[in-house]
Amino acid sequence: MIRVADEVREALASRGAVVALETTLVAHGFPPGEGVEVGLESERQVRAAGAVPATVGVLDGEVRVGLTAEELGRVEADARKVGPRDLAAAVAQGAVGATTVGGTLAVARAEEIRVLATGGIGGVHRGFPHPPDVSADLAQLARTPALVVSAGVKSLLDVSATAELLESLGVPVLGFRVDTLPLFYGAVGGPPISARVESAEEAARIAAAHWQLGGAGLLLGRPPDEPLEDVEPLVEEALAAAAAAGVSGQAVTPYVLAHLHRESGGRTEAANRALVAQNARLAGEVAVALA
Ligand code: PSU
Ligand code: MN
Repeated sequence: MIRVADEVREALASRGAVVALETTLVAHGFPPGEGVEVGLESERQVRAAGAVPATVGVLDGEVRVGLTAEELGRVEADARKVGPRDLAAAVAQGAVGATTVGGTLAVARAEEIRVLATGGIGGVHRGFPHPPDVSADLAQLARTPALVVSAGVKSLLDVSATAELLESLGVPVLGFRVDTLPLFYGAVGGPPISARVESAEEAARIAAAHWQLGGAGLLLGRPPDEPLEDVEPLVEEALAAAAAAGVSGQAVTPYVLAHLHRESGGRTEAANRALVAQNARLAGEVAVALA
């Protein structure tokens, strides 16, 4: 059911550096047609760090770990958003599936891939418990021995509630040269992290120790190099528009991101692109340090 590309299989067999990359942001995080370039740039950044990219998606009734550029191009805006619970149905029904962080972690767990990169992980959506919308990213992170590099939690969420839940789930939250969890577009003002690290090597040492102690997932928050600190009013506007349009569940994030990208005149899109690539680079460095 899972087909691992030759290059990824060989790297894993020789205990080399591998970074899993998700595809929901490719299909649903950017305007139609533009996500593929973001995915390819993430792969280039992982390679530049000396690691092998393992981009995950569902195609032709199989989970694919490591996609060709052509295969990545098939993960378009009409792809199913595939979280951990959706993998089986997407495979059995032959759907094109774009895996979320949670869905990608489930595959990483099966293939023993230890590092994953994304833009921002999912978490507790605002307004909890009406509805009680908590991303499956968190539950999957709690059970998968992998380190996820992100710019923190997506800013459209309730970031402090998410940080509390990560603590409850026993997920270490590391800050890359910062003392607070980055806020996706913004770098400052987030909740405190559980430990600060100064280098990819230090993050890798903590991850290895955590796994030796029987722990599972860790989050490594890396603030964007060029943060946007003024996006919150636009986020609130986007969330209100989503509520007014009756958008809920899985559809909220893509709707809100599209609203932000449009209303910011492309500023949030450029920032999102840049931070995804920066996270992929750091993830590659952590994977190399672990290997
Ligand atoms: N980071 C981005 N853009 C995205 C996401 C992350 O820069 O679109 C996606 C990830 O795939 C993450 C998902 O797993 O958002 C979470 O969605 P939800 O909250 O609906 O579970
Ligand atoms: Mn949800």
